[in-house]
Amino acid sequence: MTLTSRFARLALGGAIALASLGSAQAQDDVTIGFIVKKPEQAWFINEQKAASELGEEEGFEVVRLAGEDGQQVLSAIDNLHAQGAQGFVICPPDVRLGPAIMNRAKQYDMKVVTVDDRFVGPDGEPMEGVPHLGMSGYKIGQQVGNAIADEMDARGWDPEEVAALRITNYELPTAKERTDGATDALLESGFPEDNIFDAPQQNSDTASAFSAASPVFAKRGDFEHWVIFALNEESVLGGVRASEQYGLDAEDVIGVGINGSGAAFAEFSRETPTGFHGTVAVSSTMHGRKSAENLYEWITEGEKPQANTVTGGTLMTRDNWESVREDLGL
Ligand code: FCA
Repeated sequence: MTLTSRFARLALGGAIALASLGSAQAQDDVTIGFIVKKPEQAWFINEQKAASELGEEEGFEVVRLAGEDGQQVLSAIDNLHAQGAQGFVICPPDVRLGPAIMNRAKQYDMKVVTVDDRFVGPDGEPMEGVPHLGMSGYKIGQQVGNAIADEMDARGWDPEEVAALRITNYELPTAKERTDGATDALLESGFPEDNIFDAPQQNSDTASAFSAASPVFAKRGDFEHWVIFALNEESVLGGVRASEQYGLDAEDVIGVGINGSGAAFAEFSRETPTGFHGTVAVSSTMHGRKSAENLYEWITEGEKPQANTVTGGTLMTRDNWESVREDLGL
């Protein structure tokens, strides 16, 4: 063997050894999953799409999957393993599934990051070991409360004569943070606590909010003016639809949501305004991109993302929705 070929062999051996060092992966064989609890909702469609776009740019594969209950999530993880995925981003259908999901992922040696809804451990605390990216729920909730108070002011409503429909989801910590933030901001603005009525929803969608809201309007027919808030705009829209069905006029209702996705755009695009006054928009594009990027870098560079990344929002109304949409890349 000549010296040069021996050198070439040694160099090649070294390169192979380097490539297999640690868990670093060659760029072109990375596959990640992106599992969401509500695949039909505009927020999640956009999030998954943004992750796929990043994958196309960076040269990795993104498998988009639905995980609407525990069973479906576990099958999605099996499916990802069969496709050779090294990890997944997930917005779980129930945050208490965290430990079961992590067990399955560990069996397959997959890395996991959560987006939007953070896993809760058996002790009821957030699972700190799983990197998370989500909204700063309380602050965004305060923005909702302030937007409602400002609009009440603009319409010249006397707070004593206004009822608040608070659509709650206390099983989901980010939902509680959001409605707590909105409640506190409203109370600070002088809203009477006794005029706040709860409508606990089973889920985070329009149908569950509609069912929760309807009986509240029926029971409190003595109020002419209503404000509505919830964890997201899909749920506020359920409340607004219930107010319409009950017979309230759009000018007697102020609903303010959270997300800034297709559901809100459709509402703002209607010719006649409805009781859906606004929404605090957060970039679902950024949530999808950034969570996928964090996971990709963890897989390829071995660098674990930070434990908790929080994002902020911007109030979007009929007047400015198109420009906010553009600014947030939605
Ligand atoms: C939760 C809600 C979604 C969205 C997301 C950021 O998952 O259900 O609508 O607000 O947080």
